[in-house]
Amino acid sequence: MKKIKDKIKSLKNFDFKKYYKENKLMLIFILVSLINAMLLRFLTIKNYFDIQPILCDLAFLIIISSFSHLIKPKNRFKYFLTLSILISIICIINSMYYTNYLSYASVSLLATSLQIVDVADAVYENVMEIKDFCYIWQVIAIIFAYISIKKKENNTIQNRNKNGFFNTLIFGFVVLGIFVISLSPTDIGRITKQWNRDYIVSKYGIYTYQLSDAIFSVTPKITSMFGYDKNYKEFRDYYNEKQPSQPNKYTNIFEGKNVLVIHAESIQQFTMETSFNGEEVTPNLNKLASEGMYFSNFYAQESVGTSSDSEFTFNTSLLPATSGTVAINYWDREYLTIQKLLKQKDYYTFSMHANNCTFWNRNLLHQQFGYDKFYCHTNDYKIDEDDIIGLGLSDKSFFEQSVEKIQKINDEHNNWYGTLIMLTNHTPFSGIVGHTDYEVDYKYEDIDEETGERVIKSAPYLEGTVMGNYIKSVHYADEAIGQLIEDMDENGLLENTVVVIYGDHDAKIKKSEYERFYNYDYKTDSVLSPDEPGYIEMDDIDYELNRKVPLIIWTKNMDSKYKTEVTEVMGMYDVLPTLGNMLNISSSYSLGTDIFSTENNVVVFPDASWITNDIYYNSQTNEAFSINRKENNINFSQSLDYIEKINKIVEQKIMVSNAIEIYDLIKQASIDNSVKVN
Ligand code: GP9
Ligand code: MN
Repeated sequence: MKKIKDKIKSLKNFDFKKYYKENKLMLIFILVSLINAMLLRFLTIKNYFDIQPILCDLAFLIIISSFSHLIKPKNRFKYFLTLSILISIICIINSMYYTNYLSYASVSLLATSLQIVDVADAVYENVMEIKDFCYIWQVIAIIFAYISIKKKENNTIQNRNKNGFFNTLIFGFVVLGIFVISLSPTDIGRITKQWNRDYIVSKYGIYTYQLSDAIFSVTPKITSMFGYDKNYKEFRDYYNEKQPSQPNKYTNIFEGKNVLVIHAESIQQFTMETSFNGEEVTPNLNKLASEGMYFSNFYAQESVGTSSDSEFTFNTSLLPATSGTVAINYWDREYLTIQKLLKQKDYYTFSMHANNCTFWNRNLLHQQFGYDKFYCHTNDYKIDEDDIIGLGLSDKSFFEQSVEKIQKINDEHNNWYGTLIMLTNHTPFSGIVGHTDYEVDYKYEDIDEETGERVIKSAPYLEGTVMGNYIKSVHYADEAIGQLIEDMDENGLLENTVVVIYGDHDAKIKKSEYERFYNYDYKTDSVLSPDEPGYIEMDDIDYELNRKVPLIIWTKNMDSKYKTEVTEVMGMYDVLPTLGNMLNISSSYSLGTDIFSTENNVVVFPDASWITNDIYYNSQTNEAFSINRKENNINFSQSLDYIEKINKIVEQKIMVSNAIEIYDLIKQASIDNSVKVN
């Protein structure tokens, strides 16, 4: 305590002039590194003078500079020169990477991206630009600064300076503290997920991004060095014991058909059961559901990898990674996917998405899935300013442009499998305002006080709320899907095509938004309170159960014997086995099951919670609930054994999935199998 007090006292008498004189080189290093980081942001994301990244860069630079005090003064120049070279290289690589991929470089991707840049492309397509090298000035500046300081001054201090180290370090942490206070929970969440690299750099600056990226990239590599044998054994045991799925009336019904998958961003199932003033939110989805197979009790099973997790689980029947995300940390492992299975049947496979090609690492992830081509962003789409809603190109324009491409693909290939990834209905949903006429007010009949006539009045209800904007946005997405189906039909593209639509995850709308949605009283324009009659409560469990998303499998003129609404609980990992059975493909590494051959299905969530037709088990609280608990409370004392049994199955599936992702076991198994065959 006394030591700290003394330290604070000594700070009061701190001699700034002396500090400046003794640390000129260090201060110049901090300044030039700060300028280089700003320059990089300026030339890439056009983030000019935002204070947050400047603060974070500054804290980082002060902290690494503080260590120079522990080095003998005659060697300090070497320290700052090495750091300057390193910093210039980081800036140059990131600048080049941004020029080519519109994103920042990641240690985990570097080796592969260097391979991907074809040498020929490098020469002809300007992989490097002059501006990418401007950061080198830092090295020159440090050398000049050193020479001029040396000429002018004869520094007498020749020892390491512990005091200087502590003072500088403390100052670095003070700046860091100020920066941390300015962060929002989203900012903190994003650095742990690491996928939105533009966002991280715009908040944390390039240095902290690169450091965190290096840590997150190396961690899975280190993890995968341990526990290999145990995991490989679990993996083999699991698949050896797994029973093959039994044929059913859906077996091979779509063999030889093209497949159009629509990845419907953030569409939740409850919107299909919702109307405003007599108008359905999703008339097109409802129509398709009634004409095809509609899975109305379907969960997405995503983790922090949201969209990318759902794509992964849909195409592999595996679960998202427990730590990190497959798209970022384990994208380069071998997976058995729908794309690869259909390619064995000569299908051409493609994906289309109007957002940045590197978002969720899709430029690499989609290759790994086995897509022949990924049509994305400005490479393949015309993105006019007028056509932008929310995050990017509107779904309607995206679909319109995609149909032209599909037409061409259809002309050139006998069979194809394509995924269209929607974008407009992405949080925060406010971008939709002004792009749809759909109203989320409450219209009612009333007597006009002056004339005594019946009139239609309107109460605001959800207008202007997040839920209201979400509903409007879903309505827009539904219209876009309706238009796409029409366009495809007009172009004769539906004659031999199965359309599969899935909501990729819930909209993550706060529980409080549902309060108004369920309990609005138009007469008083207010929300009922819990003690008022008619109040509908949504507790945490209701919220979880409500995270369902739609799954629809549809063909034009579907034979009525196949039309159905499946109310059995089902998860994203059941899609490959279920759809695969219809297309005559199957994966020996699936974790899900064909819903038409399964009784008592279990949907496993990445955090080890699970759902059956009757029970929802929450692994965080270790509690189980009856799905219909409000009417029907099951006796859990009798079900404990059952819950324990399911918990074991769930843990095993999560373990096997992680083992495949971390240790690349599908690849290993195929090597081992080929050795055995030979
Ligand atoms: C962006 C889109 C959104 O390209 O797929 O991803 P999300 O934020 O939903 O994971
Ligand atoms: Mn998504």
